Amino acid sequence: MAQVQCEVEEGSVNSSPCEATPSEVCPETLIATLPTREGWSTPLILYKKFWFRSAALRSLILAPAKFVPRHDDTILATHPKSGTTWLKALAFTVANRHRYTFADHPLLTRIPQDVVPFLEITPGGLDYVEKMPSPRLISTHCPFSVLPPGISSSGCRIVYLCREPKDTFVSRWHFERSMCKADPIGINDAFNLFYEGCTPYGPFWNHNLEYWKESLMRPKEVMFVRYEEIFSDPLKVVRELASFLGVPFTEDEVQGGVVDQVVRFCSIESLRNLDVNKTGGIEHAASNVIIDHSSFFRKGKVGDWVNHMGKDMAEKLDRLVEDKFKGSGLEI
Ligand code: PAP
Repeated sequence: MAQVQCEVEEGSVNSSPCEATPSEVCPETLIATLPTREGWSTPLILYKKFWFRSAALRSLILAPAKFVPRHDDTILATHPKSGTTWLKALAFTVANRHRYTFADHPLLTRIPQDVVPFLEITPGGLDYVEKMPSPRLISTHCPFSVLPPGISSSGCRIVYLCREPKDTFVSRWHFERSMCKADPIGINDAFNLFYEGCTPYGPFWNHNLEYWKESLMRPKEVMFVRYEEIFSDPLKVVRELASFLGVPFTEDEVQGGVVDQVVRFCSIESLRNLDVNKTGGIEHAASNVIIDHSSFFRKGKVGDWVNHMGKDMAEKLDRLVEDKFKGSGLEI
């Protein structure tokens, strides 16, 4: 297919040639017209009322033409820092439990972020996702309203994991600091951006609400899970997850302790001690920064916000969340 070469002004968001075909929207042309905001380790760009880093946005603009949803796809959707790594490990292990033993498991040598590729920020791009054999497990941080059209009508499953916003914020702040060690963002500046909804794939409240509403309308296709629920009763959630994915645990498996094994295998204590997760890193899609694998396994606790946020800051965020979620039925 012929590639469209876009003229991009110096200083605009990106200067690489665009991958769009003549019938597609050229991301560079579009991105150059959109509002941007500095503050985090890379600038964010406002598109369809959500903020994105440039690399992810480029993929998402191309996705409607390049990504064809399949009815047997499962999409693991999260707002960043909500437990994506955990969900990927659990869903991959549950879905592939008849294929691998715990002794020859891909997660012993590959980071969970890698075994379930992101729709919008996978090194091989959308072409890689397109070539994956069915049934595919794909992840995304993309808000529901910005997902490629056709996902809803394809009948594919979506598992959405959300997390208490104060913990999500603290996790985001730590992650940004690990990405930008030379000039780490202070907690007050980070909080102001988070509070205003200006975070990668934010505002977090609209991200949560869009998937929440979808899960109410289509509960058989959209499963809504909370990080805190997995934390407090992992066996129950993992069994529900398996049923939702169409691979329920048999009574023999339950009695034989397979669910417990999955939970232990995917626990932060076990994953963070694997060499692959202790060493090495992945190149961040929107910058030249290498993100240490270990930064995806920080504390993995509920309520760690209390060690970093003052009372005023915490109450301010709680009030915002109460206001944004009012009337939706969503409680986190
Ligand atoms: P991403 O948005 O960059 O994909 P994501 O995995 O969503 O990252 O978030 C990382 C958080 O999940 C970290 O939380 P913390 O900063 O509060 O500690 C990380 O510790 C936590 N996490 C990763 N793996 C697990 C796991 N197996 N169990 C529980 N929490 C986990």
